Amino acid sequence: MSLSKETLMEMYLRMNHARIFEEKVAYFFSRGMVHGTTHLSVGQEASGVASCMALEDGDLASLTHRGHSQAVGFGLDINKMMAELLGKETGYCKGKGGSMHIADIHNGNLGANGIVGGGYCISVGAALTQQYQKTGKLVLCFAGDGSANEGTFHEALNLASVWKLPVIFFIENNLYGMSTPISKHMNITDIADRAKAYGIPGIIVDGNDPIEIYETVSKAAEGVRSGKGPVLIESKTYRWLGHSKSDAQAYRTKDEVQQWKEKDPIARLKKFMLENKIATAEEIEDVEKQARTNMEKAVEFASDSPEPPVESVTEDVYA
Ligand SMILES: Cc1ncc(C[n+]2csc(CCOP(=O)(O)OP(=O)(O)O)c2C)c(N)n1
Ligand SMILES: [Mg+2]
Repeated sequence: MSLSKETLMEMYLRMNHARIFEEKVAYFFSRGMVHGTTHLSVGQEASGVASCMALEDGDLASLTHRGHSQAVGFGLDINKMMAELLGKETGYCKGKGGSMHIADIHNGNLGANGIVGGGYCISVGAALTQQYQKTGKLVLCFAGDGSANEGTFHEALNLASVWKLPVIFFIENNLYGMSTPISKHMNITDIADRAKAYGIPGIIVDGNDPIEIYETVSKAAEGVRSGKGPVLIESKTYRWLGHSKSDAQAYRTKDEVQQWKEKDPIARLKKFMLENKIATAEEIEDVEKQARTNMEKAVEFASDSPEPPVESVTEDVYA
């Protein structure tokens, strides 16, 4: 196991941040304080966080519409994320973008995306830039199972493969695209199988095991960085909550949800650290407490921030 205690504790902190961030967002949404919609990734924290933590400084990532865990994993500022969700001027998009537009382009975060499958093309373009400019950096492209049926998936994988671009396609297979189970939207069980058609490696990981994810992405990144071309990683995971904020979830059973809750990625990392005597129960509790305090501060920061001025309504808008 190549992970240091410091990395594991930081991973645990970020996974807790992601969970608590979304609990707050769900609450604010129910009070009418979050506009537009939002897609929560509770249950998928290992996928979003551990994969990003395996990146190096200067690497890039494109996120999905279900991007909060991915953004927290990438190291975005939870204060600015919370401000964005609450429509405040101090948010990542000055409060005008919301959940599906959290981005920090100057620091390599190419942004969440409301267009399912849109991130594939953005990532391939960004990967071409890295190759052309010989930066030695790579792009982590997040996507969902449903998006793997979009034309962009096939076009992007093909071009990235042919040009040996430095990109890791990281597909979060949470078994559903909205209300449609994977068995009804593709005739295969493993999306990783599709990699073969493009002559690139396709690897499956347990998407609720942060250590397996970290190690797999790190190893894949070595090859990608050395010019061997792209890799597809399929992360098998599950979202505990509805697709978006209006979902009666009639398409799945409570038993199924419960079974996945028992595979809680946060509890799993905690158990791992305790059983392997990496950290004491007290040290772990301190991190949990730190995460709650940090989130209270983020809420305070966002609440105290001003709304964007009316005069700025046409700024940063392209027409
Ligand atoms: C191009 C496009 N088509 C349809 C939609 C509507 N839509 C939003 S999320 C979603 C399902 C995406 O499923 P998946 O890729 O598995 O991601 P998940 O929501 O499960 O994270 C759809 C169809 C969209 N936003 N963009
Ligand atoms: Mg899905």
